[in-house]
Amino acid sequence: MPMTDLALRPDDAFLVTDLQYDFLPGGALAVPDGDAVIAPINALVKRFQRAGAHVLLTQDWHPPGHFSFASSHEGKEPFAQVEMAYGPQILWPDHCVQGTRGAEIVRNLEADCAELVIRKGYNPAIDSYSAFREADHETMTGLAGYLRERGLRRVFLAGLALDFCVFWSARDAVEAGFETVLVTDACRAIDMDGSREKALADMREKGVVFCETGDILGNG
Ligand code: VGL
Ligand code: ZN
Repeated sequence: MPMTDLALRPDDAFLVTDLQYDFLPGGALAVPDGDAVIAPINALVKRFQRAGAHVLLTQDWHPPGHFSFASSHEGKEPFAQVEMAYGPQILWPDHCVQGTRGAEIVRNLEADCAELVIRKGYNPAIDSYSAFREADHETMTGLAGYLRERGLRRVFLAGLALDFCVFWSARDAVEAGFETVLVTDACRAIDMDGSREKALADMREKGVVFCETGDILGNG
């Protein structure tokens, strides 16, 4: 049990990351065991709602031919790395193409109460793992402003993928000054070349609090 008081408050936000068919087993960029996060997230959503806290979703949302797709780079295979003007970029299989079934938020996510769906990665030339900031490290999505303007101060994160979108959102949440809590068992990782362990170590070092679903459900 972490030292932080995990009793939910009305100024808490639960950011459910990229629960989309392409990230589930059988999808274009399947995260191993990705569907295992749905049940704990559904339980957490109910608890956030009961506490008068807030549920927000993210949706990876790429136009066809997005620059992060290997298919947009002659002779490149998925999971290769290239240099972009803004830094290194991993090339992915085509995934979460706007308007396709793979980009849909999974139907068995029970989150009708979600107040905001933040779409990211829609700029054809810039990827965006983080829900706060695009991969150029400059273009803000407006999420920090939304949270601040609504008086929300603490951000809980869960979803897919732990070592990419969840990780970059957690880093940016801390940097933007929010208390940031990662619900570790409600995430799954892609895990390329130790990226899962690296992401966890980096988040720990940055001050992200780690907890498990049971720590929240067993608390009020
Ligand atoms: C993601 C790679 C590419 C994620 C999105 O949701 O973690 N990863 N696009
Ligand atoms: Zn993507």
